[in-house]
Order: sequence, then structure tokens, then C-alpha cells
Amino acid sequence: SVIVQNIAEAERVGKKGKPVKDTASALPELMSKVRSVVGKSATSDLTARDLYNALAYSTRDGLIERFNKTHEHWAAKDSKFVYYLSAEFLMGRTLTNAVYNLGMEGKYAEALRSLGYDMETIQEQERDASLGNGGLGRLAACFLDSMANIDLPGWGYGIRYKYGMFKQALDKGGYQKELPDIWLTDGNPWEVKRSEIKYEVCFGGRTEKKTVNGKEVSVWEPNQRVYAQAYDNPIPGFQTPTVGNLRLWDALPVTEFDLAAFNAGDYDKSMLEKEKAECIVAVLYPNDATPEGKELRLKQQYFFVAASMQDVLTRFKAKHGSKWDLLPTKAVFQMNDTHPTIAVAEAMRLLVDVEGLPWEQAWSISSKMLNYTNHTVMPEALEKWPVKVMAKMLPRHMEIIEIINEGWIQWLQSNLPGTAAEKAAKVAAMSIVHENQWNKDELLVNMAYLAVVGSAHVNGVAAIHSDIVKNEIFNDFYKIFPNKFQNKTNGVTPRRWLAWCNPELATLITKTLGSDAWINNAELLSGLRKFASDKNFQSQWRAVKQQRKAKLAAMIKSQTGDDIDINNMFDIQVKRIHEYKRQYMNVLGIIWRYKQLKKMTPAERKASVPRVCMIGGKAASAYDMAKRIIRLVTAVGAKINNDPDTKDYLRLYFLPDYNVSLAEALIPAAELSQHISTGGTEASGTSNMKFQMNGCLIIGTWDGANIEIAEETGVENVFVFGVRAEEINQLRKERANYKTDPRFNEIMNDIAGGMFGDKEYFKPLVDSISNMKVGNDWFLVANDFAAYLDAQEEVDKVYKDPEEWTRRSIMYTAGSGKFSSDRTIREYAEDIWDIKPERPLA
Ligand code: C3B
Repeated sequence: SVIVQNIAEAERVGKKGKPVKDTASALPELMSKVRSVVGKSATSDLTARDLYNALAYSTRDGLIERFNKTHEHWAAKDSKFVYYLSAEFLMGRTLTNAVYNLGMEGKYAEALRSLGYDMETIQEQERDASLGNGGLGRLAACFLDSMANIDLPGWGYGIRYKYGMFKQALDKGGYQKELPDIWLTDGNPWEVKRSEIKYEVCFGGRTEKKTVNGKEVSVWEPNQRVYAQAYDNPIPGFQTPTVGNLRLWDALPVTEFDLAAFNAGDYDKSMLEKEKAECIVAVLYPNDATPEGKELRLKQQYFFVAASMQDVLTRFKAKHGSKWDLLPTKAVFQMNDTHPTIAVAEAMRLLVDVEGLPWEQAWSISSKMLNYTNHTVMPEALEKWPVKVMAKMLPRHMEIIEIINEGWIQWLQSNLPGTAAEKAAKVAAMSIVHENQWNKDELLVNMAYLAVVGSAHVNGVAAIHSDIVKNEIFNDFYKIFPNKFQNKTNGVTPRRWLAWCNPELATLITKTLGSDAWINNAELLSGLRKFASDKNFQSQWRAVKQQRKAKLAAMIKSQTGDDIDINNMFDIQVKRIHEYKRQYMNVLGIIWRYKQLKKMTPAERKASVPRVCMIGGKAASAYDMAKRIIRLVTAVGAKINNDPDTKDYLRLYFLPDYNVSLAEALIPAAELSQHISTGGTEASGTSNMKFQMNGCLIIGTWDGANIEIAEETGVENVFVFGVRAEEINQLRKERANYKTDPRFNEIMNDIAGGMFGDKEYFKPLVDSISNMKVGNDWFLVANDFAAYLDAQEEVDKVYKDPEEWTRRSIMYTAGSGKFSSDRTIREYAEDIWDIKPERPLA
């Protein structure tokens, strides 16, 4: 068959679509690792897991060699570095990416074949490194890939969580069940423990005023100390010798074991310190937007920021002694959202308290080297810490923040225009420490404001989002510092998200463009535009999509037992479950489609466009509405997938445990993907870019990066609908008068009436959008529903014309060059970091 042929071809020429040069088998090398690492000798009893370990340790050797060369080179050049501070890095699997980036696929494939295995089976042995919630964490991972890829001196810094993002399962009733992600149990071949690199990080206690050298200083006397222990995770670029680094911190007790307590028979106490330290890095907070467990979360944030900054300052001092004014020319930090913004206070503490610099000099250094990226407009995700919590956990930092705030307020008072009353109002609105609007007795530290005041640059993550950052969220600040604010539209790595996850399409693209140069220069994908209407090319393009649909259908069959027709449209929405992302609206649309099918004659049904709809994503453990939405998906799926009248024309599957690896299987198979957030709510989105790269059409709102994707693809090729960002404030005010579409009302009645069972459980969901009063339906599902159905009708119409559909699909991939994270990182490097690529010698 064509499928088998294409797979064989992909294997023969290598996944980059280029003949594999080095096909010498790596068998001797692998067997050596089997002996030294796995501890076996014969080939006969080797499991896939054994081979995974052998392969991983062999690949790691290559990574470490290049890592050392890269870092020796950067050290010799004394290059300026960027440090990407992020509470999340959603890395996914490492093996395939490393093997392909290092160009070693040929020799390993050969060796595995001779043992009766293939790369795909071996790769599946690896657990995802899920140290992130969603888009923000995966963006950080794509950024590291691109930094290495363009030889940019830089590291990521984060936390080595013992348990990453929870695993999502569905229980028998179709509800989300959260299971711990025990990812480190079988060891992690991709990290290198740096035993010699550890720093003390302190918490709690109090400060005391003391006189030192005739100066009054504030001395922090903490009551908890732990060590931060460094683990390095090498990050390879592609077709470059550069291997960058992600340094993750584990927490260790200062005293590992209390022998005296043990000997006295107090076994619990003997281990207490160890447990208290380990608790800090135990779990990634499974929240996308709703911070809970406040104290521990702040502790985590400070823990990794303090360790990372000490690490950078230690290296700086080893080279430049106390020439602190040079620091911003050697190191810049990018703070990924508000999570690491305690860095503003920590930089001041290290420079003033530890290094003894005068406040003004320290501030001038610190505010040159820190930068802040905002990733969301959701107020609940712009962190605000109660002053009480901050003062208890980080008393010295609370003092420092107060000093920063006093200086800031003074500055405002002498520089703001207007009357005294006007000034006072502005000062109150811009103060870093302010009253809690819901509880006047509580004071809060606004971490975003701290970051804006303490940073050289502030950016949003898509053009529309950066406008909202400037004109709404931080408008007062923008008016004062217009030059501080920038846009850096997100991007994704074309290695993982096209070349490696979709080798079938990559092979075709390389063959068509005559070179694989697009992998590192994604703008070259625009060369596909001239083939968009070529019938022969279109049929090859379609064949690739069919292959990937077949692969996904097989996966769904193995999970559900259901047969799926790969001639049906594959319609996918995958992302964290959130009301603003409106998976709910997607389900309502599916219900409407189902109701229409039910009314049709068999002949009419045959003439319809059959779809397989898939929805996947995790709901934060405390996000009740999101969990109800998941249950609605499973309930609707259970009904329509089993209805003999309609099951050949419409299916709905909830795909559990959406993660990086699942995305790599879904995205290449998708024909339509949904990015339907309320206008003005999705900062950017990044899966939209991945789907676009893989030739998947988009139905979406005029929101986030959808807008730029549409501009690059041709707006006429995208199914755009819905209210615009600039309308939503007004519409929200008018909720009570809104007259909902009769189709919408009908569906609300169906759900409320128990058409899908569980009607009590769905009641809050129905009430949240159907009972029109001010404050309800905050995300304007009712407003957009009719337009959404119209857009879906247009989708069906175009799908009936395979040539037009394929033409558009090609135009998507051709227009995706801008959304390579290589481009994004170049822009950060030039406009914010002022860092030049520096390639080590091969
Ligand atoms: C996400 C936003 O929701 C996305 O729109 C955006 O594309 C990505 O960040 C990357 O910029 N985001 C997230 O995943 N978690 C947050 N806490 C805030 C934003």
C-alpha cells in the first residue's frame, strides 16, 4: 500500500527526508551500554526498556561531549548569557529529539533493526518530562530548543519536581481522575547531577537592625535552610555542535539525617529535615490559573530563583571579581510570567546585603538585567501575595519590596502630572503593595507590578496581547515608560513539531523544496505556496495526512475498541480545559450537529460531512467547572458514539492525559483544529502554530496568535468567527438584555432535561451560561454560538471540495515560517537581551 511504501521510504531516507549518511550500525556501542548500564550481556533477554536505557546512555555520551565543548567555548569567549527563569519546562520525551538533533538516527535504526526493534517502540519506553501545566511551560521548552539551535549562549533555570503534572485518567463514570506523575522512579538518563554545585536557600525567621561599619543594616535571621542541588539537562541544537542547558534544582536538607534522634528512638524526627526539604520540590502545582497552597508555591518560586541567582553571581565573581557594573553586560534574566518575579527582590538582597553595594548602584544593575514576559490577561493568574505570607516566609524580601515601593511612589509623586487628588489616585492604582479589593483588611504584593517596575523590558506574547498589555493591564505604566513595552509573538520549534513528529510530511516537504534547510530556516516553507494548487502535489499531501489519520485511528481503536473511518474529518481541540477556551461551545456545536443528523433521512446523512471530533486536556484539580465540562464531553460522546443512526457520521472522543507525546501523535493527523477562545482572552496560543505547521485548518476567533496565523496563511483560508476583543467589555455589560439564539436555548434545555444523563451535575454548567444576567456567561458563549455554527457550516462546505481543502492545508504549512521559535528567540536576543549567537567549533 501507499502507506507502507511511504513509511519504508521515510525510514530509508531518514526522518529528515535526507538520505542517511552514517548507516554504520551502532550495535557494538549499544551492546557496550547494555553491559555497563543495564547490567545484562546476552541479546536474547533484552527488553524494550533495556534497549531504551542503552540507547539513552549512548546518546547522552554524545550530548555531554558537545555540552562540554560548547560551554568551554562560551566560557573562553566570556559570552553574555540569557537565563530563562521559569517555574515550568514541559519537555516531553528527550530520546528521539536528541537522536535526530544529533543526526544519529541512521546508525541507531540499523542497530535496533538487527535486534528486532524499531525506534518508535523504543521511544515509547520513555516517560514524558511533564514539568509544566500547558502553553507557558511548553513555550519555555521550545525556547531552549531554539536557543541551542541558533547558538545563543543561554540556560533555562527551573525546578526538578519529583512529581510533575498529574496523569489524567477517566473513571468509570467519565469523570476526571488525577493520578501522581511518578516520572523519576526508573531513573532519568538525561540529567547530570552536579554534586559540587549546591547553594543554601533560606526561609522564614525575622530581620534585625544592626550597625555594621557605622551603617545601619537589616540582617536576616532565617529559621529554615535547605540546599539547592543542581541537575543539568543538556539541550541539543540541530545541525550545530551547540548543546545548551536546562539547570533544574532539587532540594536537599542541610543535615541529611539526625543520628542522635534516631539513636534515641525518635525515627520520625531523624528524617524530619529531609522530608521538609523534599516537600519544597515535591509537586508541580496543577493550576493553570488559580493559585492555591499559597505558601508552598511561594516557597518553590523563591527556592529556584535564589539558587539560580546565586549560581549566576558566583560564576560572575569567579571571572570578574567585584566589578558589579559589568554584570548586566554578562547576564540577563527573562522572567517567565509572574512566578519568578521575586527575583527583583532577591537581586537587590544579593547585591546590597551580601555583596555590600549601595542601594542605588544595585538597583541600576538589577533593573538593567531583569526582564518580564506576561502570558495572560486572566486576573487570577497575575499573582498577588498577601503581605502577611511574604513577611512570614521572606521577611527581608518584604522589607526590600517596601523600599522599592517607597522609591517608586516618591518617583511617581514627583513625576506624575495633574492635581494632588489625581496624583493620589494614580499612585494608589500603581502601588506595588496595595489593598486587596475583596478584603480591605488585607495588603497584597502585586508581583506583576513589581516585575514591571524592576525590569528593563516587558513583553506580551502575540501582537493583540501586547496591545492589551499596553492599553489595559499595565496602561498606567505604559504611559510612563512606553519604551519598556514590546511584543514578542510566540513560536514553536519546527524540529519537534514538524520534522520529528511528522516525518511523513517532512519527507514530502524536503523532496518538494529540494532541501531540508527549512528545518532550521522555517521561512523557506513559503516555497510550498507555489505547489498549493498542483493536483499531483495535492494528492501526495493528502496521502500523508491519510497515513497519519490511520495511525491515530489505530491508537483510538486500541484504547476504545472503536473503528474509525479515516475518510471522516478529524476535528481536534486540545488544550487545558478552561471556560475562556470554550471547549463547552465546541460540545454544544457537536450536540447541534447530532440533533440535525437525527432528523435527517438516511440519504441526507450520507450526503453530510462525517466527522470524528476529539477533545483533550486536563482540568486543574480545583477547577470545578472545567471538570464538569470534561464530563459533558464524555457523556455526549457516550450517547452519540453508540447511536446506530449517527455513529457513522459523528463521533466524539475525550482523549485522556493530553501531554506532549500525545500532541505529537494528534497534531499530524488533524484536519481541523479549534482555537475558539473569547476574543481578547487567549494571550497567544501555541498549539494553533503546531497545527498550522502540520497543514491543519483552523476554526478560530480573532484572538491571540490566531490573528497573525490568519495573516500569514491568508485570512480567506481560515474559518474566523465571533466577537472581537474590543467588543467584549460592552457585551459583558449588556448580558441581561441579550436574546439568545433559539438553537442555543434548545440545547440548554436538552442538557438540563437530561438528554445526556447526569442532569444535576450539569446544572451549574447550564446555569453558568444560560441564565442571562450581568456577570453570567462571562466568556460570551451565547453571543458567539450562532456565528460558530455558521463557521462550522462553512467548514463542511469546504471539506466537500478536497482540492480546495488541500490547497488551504498546504497554504497553512507554507505560512507557518513566522511561527518558528527560532524567529522568536532571535527577536528576544536582538531587542531585549542584546546577545549574539556564538557557535563552538565542531
Ligand atoms: C499560556 C497562555 O494561556 C497562552 O495563550 C500562551 O500561548 C502561553 O502561555 C505561552 O505564552 N499561559 C499558561 O500556559 N499558563 C499561565 N499561567 C499563563 C499563560
